[in-house]
Amino acid sequence: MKIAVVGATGLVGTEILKVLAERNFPVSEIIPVASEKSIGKQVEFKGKQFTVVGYEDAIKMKPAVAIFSAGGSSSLALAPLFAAAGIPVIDNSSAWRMDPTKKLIVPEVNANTITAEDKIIANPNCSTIQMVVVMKPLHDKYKIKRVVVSTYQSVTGTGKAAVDQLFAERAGDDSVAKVYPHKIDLNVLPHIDVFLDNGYTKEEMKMVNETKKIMGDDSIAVTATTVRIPTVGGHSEAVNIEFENDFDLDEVRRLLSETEGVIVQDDPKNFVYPMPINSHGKDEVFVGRIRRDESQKNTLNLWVVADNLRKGAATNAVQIAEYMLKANLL
Ligand code: 11C
Repeated sequence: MKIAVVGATGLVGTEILKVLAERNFPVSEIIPVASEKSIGKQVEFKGKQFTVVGYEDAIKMKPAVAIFSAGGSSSLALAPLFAAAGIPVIDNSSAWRMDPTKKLIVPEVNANTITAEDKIIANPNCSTIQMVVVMKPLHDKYKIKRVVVSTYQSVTGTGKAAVDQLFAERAGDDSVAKVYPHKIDLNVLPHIDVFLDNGYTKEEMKMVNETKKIMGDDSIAVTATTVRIPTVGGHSEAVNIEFENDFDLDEVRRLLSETEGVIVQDDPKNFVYPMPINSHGKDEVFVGRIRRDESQKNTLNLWVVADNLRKGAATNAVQIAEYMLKANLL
């Protein structure tokens, strides 16, 4: 089938093409869509070249689905045009996530809520996705009351210019355009996305609000501190979860190791725990440092790592398309 990738030349767009190829999604033709300045460029998919087109041409080519990673304002403007032409949109931006008429999907958690009426489906924020994949089996078993999360996020979440800033700083080149308000190499910024009136950042509030929506449970309390660190392989999260009911640590390990898309790496004596350098390019969510919070009852500490461009963006979007294909929704 024909697949449109809107924002095909960006970091996430490039990853979407890789994931479609690796997972052997049944693609007959890629329709790469990008802004004016990239139209006419070539994009490679499985050894073949495809020419970047504008959105109007893409709609005329009637793709079976359009996977968007073009930023919020492009999504707001263009996704409804694809949807009106009967082309389902899977959108990576934050534009539609909290719209009550749109589904916010992590396949392992809530793909079964997608129906034929859903023409614009939202892909959650990367830091939320990896956390809810791990939360779901634990919530089903022990019922989560409250989550306290601190993140350690890769510069790839900001985009190519941020990766360029990091490596230019490392090479001692100060002439590079600055994406962050401070140096990022050899530094840590407690600041992701814009600050809001309540003192939190938008990234932190995404983790609070998107988690409730995906899990379908407004009673789950979440508080987040999101932090940018000078790494590129993926996002890491220290997650503290308080449950309604008590748990057994071995059972927690078993539940997580039986969860689709989760890999348990938890052998600290042998220095085995998830790290972004190992999650880079992988589709799974890695969890380790599984231990009881001894300061409070029914509370667990976890360390969760995933490639934010993969499970946090491209892989999750392609998995939504795979689900829709299987459910005859494409
Ligand atoms: C970051 N989580 O790491 C962001 C990137 O809402 O889709 C993704 C922003 C979003 O900076």
